[in-house]
Amino acid sequence: MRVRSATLEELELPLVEPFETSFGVETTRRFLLLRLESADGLVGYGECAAATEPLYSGESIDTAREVLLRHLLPPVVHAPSVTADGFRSDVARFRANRMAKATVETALMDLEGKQQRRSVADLLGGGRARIEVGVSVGIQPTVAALVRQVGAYLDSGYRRVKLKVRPGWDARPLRAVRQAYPDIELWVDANQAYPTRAVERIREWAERYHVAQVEQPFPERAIRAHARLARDAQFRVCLDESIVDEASLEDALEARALSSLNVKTARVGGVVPGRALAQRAARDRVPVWVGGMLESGVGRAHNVQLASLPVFTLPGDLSASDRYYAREIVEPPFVLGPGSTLAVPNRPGIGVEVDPVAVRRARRRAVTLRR
Ligand code: OSB
Ligand code: MG
Repeated sequence: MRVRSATLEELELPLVEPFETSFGVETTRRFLLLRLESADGLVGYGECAAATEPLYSGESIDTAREVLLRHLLPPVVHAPSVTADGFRSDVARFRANRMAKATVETALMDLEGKQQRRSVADLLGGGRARIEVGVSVGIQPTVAALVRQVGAYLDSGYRRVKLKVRPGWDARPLRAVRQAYPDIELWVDANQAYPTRAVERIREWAERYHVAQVEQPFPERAIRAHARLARDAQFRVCLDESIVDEASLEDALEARALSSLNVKTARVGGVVPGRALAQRAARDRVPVWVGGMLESGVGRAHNVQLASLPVFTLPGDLSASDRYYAREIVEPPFVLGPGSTLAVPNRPGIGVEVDPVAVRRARRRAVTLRR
């Protein structure tokens, strides 16, 4: 297909409540929305999940914007013909910048789906009609507030809860949540906040409070520390930030550093790389699931399409639109259904429409490249 124009918009959407992790607090989400228009008038959307500051990974919204405008988008609008496959191999020579690459990869997948009148899930090999999801709960001002917040999510139908933890916010909140809700499936995510000497301390509270999964407690490169924690653990050790490509996954599998894999479209450069990593982990019987980056409905829609593939067997961090934003930018919004599930839209591409009024309200700046 031929791409006639690429519009990169910077949007800002207020979160329904502040989201605090070991990195800091976010109260609004600034992100990039990419709109690709084909010569035959179809439109594909992708979202760049990079945050305002380069805390989760080296990318920020501003580095991603620069890489997109300078390196990734010009060839897409000037080539006589573009495919998602071709784009992936063309940009493989550029190092890192996976969130920027995922923005274009996903927009092209949406466009190809629309052109072929097939959903992105269908392009990826076909998936389930509904996916199981959980909710990721930020660090709260007090333990009482956390227990209330978890209670509210359970009341609205979420069955598995992931608590953000960090040194100083772990055993005490876990004890209170476990006491209040003795039977819930509890995961934690530290976003690399612990020093590698904390292996035994983490093991202690994770086992005492029956935590099913501990995600990325140690720095990205600390593969052996994750392996030490995983050895004989009664919980799964999940890797998120450490796994960015096939080589990092191979090394972690060989070191037995993971017993679960969080696959994020943004972190790994798109939905096709995400599928490949999931299949590789599953081959070693490591269960996989789809994580999130507080995406708006566009990024969420791509994540939901990916999560519908049968290789993803654990509930994703893909909550309903109203868990994140008061004003969603897609129609229809994602809503939580029976059994802690979201429906997978089965219309062409990502299966949801972008709401132009909501986008205009959230827009901070925009630039269009034309052929
Ligand atoms: O580590 O999983 C993470 C949000 C932003 C950055 C990193 C992470 C997260 C989440 C939220 O945990 C997941 C979601 O989108 O619901
Ligand atoms: Mg994580």
